[in-house]
Amino acid sequence: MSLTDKDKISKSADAIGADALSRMLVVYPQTKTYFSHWPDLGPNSASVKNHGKNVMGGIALAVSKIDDLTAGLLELSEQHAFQLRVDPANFKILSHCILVVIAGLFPKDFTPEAHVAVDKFFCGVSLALAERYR
Ligand code: HNI
Repeated sequence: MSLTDKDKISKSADAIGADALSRMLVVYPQTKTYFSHWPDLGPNSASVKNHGKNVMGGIALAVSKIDDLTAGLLELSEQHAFQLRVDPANFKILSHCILVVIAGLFPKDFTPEAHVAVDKFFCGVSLALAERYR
């Protein structure tokens, strides 16, 4: 992906995060169990917007640590494994939702080459987030 694609994504990061998270909660309702402490899981809720922002902060961190995702995401992995106890299969699910949202927002830029690059990146992110589970 070119730098301009990266800039486009980072400019819309908060909206992408909120959209992807809402999609995950609707399309894969089993993921709702992790957020049962939120007052509202709806697409426009403050919790979804806020957490969408957090997740995309994690993605921005991953971009900055792209040459060593395992080390760069170790703390987040630790947190998801031991405090949040998120089944790591869900990382792929959320990654897929983020990819779908990006494709929908930027259909012209989302060429097969961009698709493969984004997919490869998210595979790396999911693997790195799963690091501390074993
Ligand atoms: Ni995740 C908290 C990043 C996938 C459930 N998550 C965070 C935080 C970041 C983050 C950043 C905030 C940490 C902090 O407060 O210090 N999460 C990411 C990233 C991905 C991801 C980059 C993958 C793309 N998280 C998931 C998935 C689930 C998940 C797939 C569950 C289905 N995360 C959580 C929960 C919290 C969380 C639960 C705590 C949120 C809260 O409000 O209590």
